[in-house]
Amino acid sequence: MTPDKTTVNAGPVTFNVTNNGPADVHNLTIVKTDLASADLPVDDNGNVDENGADITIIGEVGDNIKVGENSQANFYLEPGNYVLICNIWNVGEQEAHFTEGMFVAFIVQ
Ligand SMILES: [Cu+2]
Repeated sequence: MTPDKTTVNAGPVTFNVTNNGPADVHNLTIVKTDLASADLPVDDNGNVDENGADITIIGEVGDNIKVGENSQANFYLEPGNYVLICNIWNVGEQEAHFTEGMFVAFIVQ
């Protein structure tokens, strides 16, 4: 997951997300939290538990963005610490994208 900015100003923020492949659908879920990126609460499969403690889900860009596709969404973000994650569970491969490392810290100032 490679954002072109990891710090933005508070207020309206547009996320423009492209799945550059090579395989798998992805999404971008915006999580507000003071936890370290790798320490978000997870379920038994390793997916982030979106109802877990100490995190607030702000929203999601694209539910299942396919390879080569693009999705955009706009959110009003308050100052704070965030983590951008892909919270896709790949049933076929039994892989949680978050646990595979699809996350990045993000700061709103
Ligand atoms: Cu993913």
